[in-house]
Amino acid sequence: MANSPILSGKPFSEEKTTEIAEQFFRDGFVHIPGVLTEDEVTAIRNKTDALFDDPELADRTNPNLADVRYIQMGTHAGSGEHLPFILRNTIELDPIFRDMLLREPILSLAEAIVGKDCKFCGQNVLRNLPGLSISSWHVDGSVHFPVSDEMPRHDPRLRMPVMWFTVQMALNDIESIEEGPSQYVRGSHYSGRHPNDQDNPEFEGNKPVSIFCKAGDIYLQDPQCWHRGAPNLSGKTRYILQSQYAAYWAYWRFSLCNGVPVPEDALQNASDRLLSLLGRSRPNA
Ligand SMILES: O=C(O)CCC(=O)C(=O)O
Repeated sequence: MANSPILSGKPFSEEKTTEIAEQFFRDGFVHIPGVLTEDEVTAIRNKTDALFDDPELADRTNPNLADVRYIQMGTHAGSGEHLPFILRNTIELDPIFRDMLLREPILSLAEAIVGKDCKFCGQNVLRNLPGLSISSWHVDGSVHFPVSDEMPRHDPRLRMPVMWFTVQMALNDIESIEEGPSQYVRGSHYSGRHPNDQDNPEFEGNKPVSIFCKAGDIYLQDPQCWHRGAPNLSGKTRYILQSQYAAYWAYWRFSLCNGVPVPEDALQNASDRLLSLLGRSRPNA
């Protein structure tokens, strides 16, 4: 990463990597202080602000991407005003974001969690202006392994499979509840359910834990662990870079296997049902 503001970094020792991964598998999240330098977080924050300020990017779309827009708007909790919130498809926008995917000890932690030869599966920057947050308790996407009504939870002797996960990287200090820290309910990835209460979620006596952190800290998030960003009630903007990594098998099955080319004229004349099944858009539509 010559000439990049992002350092190469170094993996943690094997022992420390295993300890962090074990805590992650048990709790569904883990906080690791002091990973990125001040220069790195400043460079990523400045790049993020410059991209949010780019009027061309605000209007840019790409129908072939999971996130069609590059800048996702959010709704201010008080005024209802629509404001720029999430920067998407970042690896297309600047090398700084691609370099962050390789930054150690992050990549080696990703491999310890989802396996060797893991694959990129998303990167965003959350820029929580005051009043903006993802404040509903949720799991990401669906509940991957739902239990039946009769089952209290998944068996604790299991290690819940992790097909993909998010590395959250704080780009500013988040030291009070008003500043909108991420919050997690420990162990809730074993519930096999959506969060049980929007006001007071609780799993086996575990109540929400806030990640109070300094710029440069990272924390790892199992998408099945109940989580949210607490409302940003402060006057400060909060910045979180999120990188997502997936297991190789999931990439092979869900990405490579459906990438078989189909001739352009066949796509042009295909039924909507076939296009939807293949996950393609009609050329020039
Ligand atoms: O703001 C946060 O930390 C929460 C992010 C979140 O809920 C998500 O990425 O799914």
